[in-house]
Amino acid sequence: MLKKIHPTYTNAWEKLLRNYKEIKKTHLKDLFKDKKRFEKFSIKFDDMLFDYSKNKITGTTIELLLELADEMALEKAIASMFEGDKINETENRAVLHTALRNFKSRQGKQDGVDIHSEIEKVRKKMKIFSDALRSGGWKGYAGKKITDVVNIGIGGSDLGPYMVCEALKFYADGPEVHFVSNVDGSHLAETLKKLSPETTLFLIASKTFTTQETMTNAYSARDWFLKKAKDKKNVKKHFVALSTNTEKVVEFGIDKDNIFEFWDFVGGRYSLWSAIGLSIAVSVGYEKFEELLKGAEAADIHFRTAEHSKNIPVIMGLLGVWYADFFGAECEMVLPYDQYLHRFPAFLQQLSMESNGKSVARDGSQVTHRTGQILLGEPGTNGQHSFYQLIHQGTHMIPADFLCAKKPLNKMGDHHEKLLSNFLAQTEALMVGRTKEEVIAQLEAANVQQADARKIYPHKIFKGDNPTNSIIYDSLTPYTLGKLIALYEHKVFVQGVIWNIFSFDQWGVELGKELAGRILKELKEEKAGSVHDCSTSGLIKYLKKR
Ligand code: G6Q
Repeated sequence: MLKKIHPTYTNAWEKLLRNYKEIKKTHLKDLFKDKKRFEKFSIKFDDMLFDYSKNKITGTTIELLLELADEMALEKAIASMFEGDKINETENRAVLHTALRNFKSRQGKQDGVDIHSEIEKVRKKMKIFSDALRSGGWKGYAGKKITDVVNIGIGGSDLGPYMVCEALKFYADGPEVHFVSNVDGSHLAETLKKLSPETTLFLIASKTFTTQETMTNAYSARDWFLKKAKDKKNVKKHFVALSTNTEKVVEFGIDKDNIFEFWDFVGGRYSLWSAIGLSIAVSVGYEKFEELLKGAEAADIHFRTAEHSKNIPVIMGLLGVWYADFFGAECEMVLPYDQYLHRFPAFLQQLSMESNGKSVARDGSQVTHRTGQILLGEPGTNGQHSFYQLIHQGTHMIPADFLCAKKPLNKMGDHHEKLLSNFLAQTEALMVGRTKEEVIAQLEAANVQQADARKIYPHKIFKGDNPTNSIIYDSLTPYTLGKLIALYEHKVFVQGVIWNIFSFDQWGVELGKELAGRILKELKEEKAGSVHDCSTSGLIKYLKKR
């Protein structure tokens, strides 16, 4: 089991505090007097370059952060996860999403079950099914080929597969995939508007098969389907379940043969590698889905074997801790200069904030340090014309990851050069800033009257000194995407270990599930409940007068 100590009790923490006091006074651009910074603070991993030189760190900072990782027993924690220890203690579960993408060393049992043969069995089933759908071998009840697949799921059963299907759209050559998550009927209604029951298949993606939003959408989708297909027997050809709960799936009316199973050791937000990824295999083909898994496996091997000083997720995680706990940064950004990654920040929001949005330490005490940061992001260059203003000239320090591909998937004039020049210009500007002298010189060159210049110049100064990481990959292949996602998964893991919190439960999400059920009853019944505060009761009454 993992060592249970508070990070603030470590020797490294004290030393880091002293290091912070020195570094906070040094502007990032002054750290670049060291011409070797780029070489010192960048890591190459296959086709990927991780440059973290534009951070407020020196060699000593990194040494101390690594010392902190040692004192928090990171090495042991990594081994514990990969070996299947029940590190998700509050749910008494192992955390083995890495086993889903383990092609090289297939051993390991969970509660006496050989999980690798179970995983392989499901993968084989996914291949057969997705091949049949894509080739047209699988026909709908009316004998027609399936042209559209709708994934109905929410949270971990939506964000991962949706993000990946969008990221791999360039390779999509199967039936069109759609994603419905919101219980707001408009989401399903708008999706179904364009579809025909004869050629549509539904993947009901739910680990528990009890989630209110998913079950409501699933039943409404079934009603829509049966309105045309009439006979309940036809459901078999059009409804498939991705779930751990066979009993509930059968109760819904889905054929046992149409269940793609996964297990309790796969957390929702880590489940795109499991049967929950079936929509990905349908969209781009099973082989590309497997490439995605193999990319993640490469990242797992890197995480397990690379020295911590050359280990991308370890460094990423430690830098996050450095800014959150020492600089008090409340927010971090992920800014992909790659349109295909437009859902990546949304996916990472769940991964990071659901995992590390905790304030209770592993021993049940309240933490006294800062934990999970608020994660935001949008694809560049769109963000530049919107919220970058606050990063450049606001009062917050917002560490940001900039991501881009060396080679574009779609060659079009000089679009890619323009995209890259924005990527580089932004990371440079966030580091260097613009001084008063530079602003005045610029105004003089533009022949601005002295009186006007004096008035305007303070508004045109950029403090700079804002840290960024640059992550550059050759091009966005399924393999590279798998690597990228897994690197971030491990970054989040590293932070959970340092912060001494449990990253793999989500009791905050469970609360929402519980409360909505109670109020629903009151909304449907004649008498509004009086157990609420006057605001909630007032709102219930108001909403009932529809
Ligand atoms: C993820 C969370 C949560 C979960 C959804 C959907 O880690 O547990 O986002 O994925 O609540 O749950 P089901 O898959 O059980 O419907």
